Amino acid sequence: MTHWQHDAVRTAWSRAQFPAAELPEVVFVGRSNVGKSTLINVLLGRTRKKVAYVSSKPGKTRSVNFYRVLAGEESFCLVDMPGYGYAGVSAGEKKNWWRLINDFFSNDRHVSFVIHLVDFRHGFLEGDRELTGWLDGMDMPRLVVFTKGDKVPKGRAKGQYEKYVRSGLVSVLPPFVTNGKNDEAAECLRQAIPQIIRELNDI
Ligand SMILES: Nc1nc2c(ncn2[C@@H]2O[C@H](COP(=O)(O)OP(=O)(O)OP(=O)(O)O)[C@@H](O)[C@H]2O)c(=O)[nH]1
Ligand SMILES: [Mg+2]
Repeated sequence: MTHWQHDAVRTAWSRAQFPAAELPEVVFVGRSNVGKSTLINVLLGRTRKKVAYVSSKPGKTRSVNFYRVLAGEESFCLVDMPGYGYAGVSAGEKKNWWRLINDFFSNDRHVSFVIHLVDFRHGFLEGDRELTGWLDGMDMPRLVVFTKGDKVPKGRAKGQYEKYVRSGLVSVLPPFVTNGKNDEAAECLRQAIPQIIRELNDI
C-alpha cells in the first residue's frame, strides 16, 4: 500500500490567510456531507486519528484546509474546501461560500485539478451542476469521485454507474467509487493523483 507523508500546512478563513502557492494543488469540492474530509483522511492513512474534521452534521468544514503531501519524489497539496448545498443555508452564507471559492481560484494558485465528490446514491444535484458550469467556464480539469458507494446495493451499482457516465459527466479519468475506507479504490486514487498532476503538467 502506498504511503503518503503529510503535514497540515494551513487553515484559511479568507483570502488573506491562503498560504503562498508553492506546490501543485488538488482541490476537493462537493456538497456538504458528501465525504471530502473523510476521503482526505483515508488518502492520508488517517482513518483512526483523523487530521481533517469529519461530522455527520453538514457544514463541518467552514475553512479552506491545506495538507502538504510527499508521495515518493513528488510533493503536492490537497485542499479541503467547505461544502455547499446543505438545507437551511442562508443567502448570505451562500454568497460567502462563492466569495471564498472565487477568491481561491482567482488567487494565482497552482491548481492542478479539482476532485469533484458526488454522492453515489444521488448523483449530480443542483449545487453540483452550478459548480460544474462554473469550473467549465475556467477550463478547470476535474476528476469525479463518487462517495458512499457502500450505501448502494451491489446489484444496483453497475447500472447506476453507467447511468451517471452516460449523462455526460466530464472527468479526466473514469470516475472512482469510494467507500470511506482505506480499500482498493483509495489505493487506486493514491496512485492516480500524482499521475494526473504529472500528465497535466506536461501538457
Ligand atoms: N458509509 C459511508 N459514509 C461516509 C463516506 N464518506 C463519508 N461518510 C460519512 O459522511 C459524513 C460526512 O463526512 P465528511 O467527510 O465530514 O463530509 P464533508 O464533505 O467533508 O462535509 P463538509 O465538511 O460539511 O463539507 C460522516 O459521517 C462520514 O463518516 C462513505 O464513503 N461511506
Ligand atoms: Mg469537511
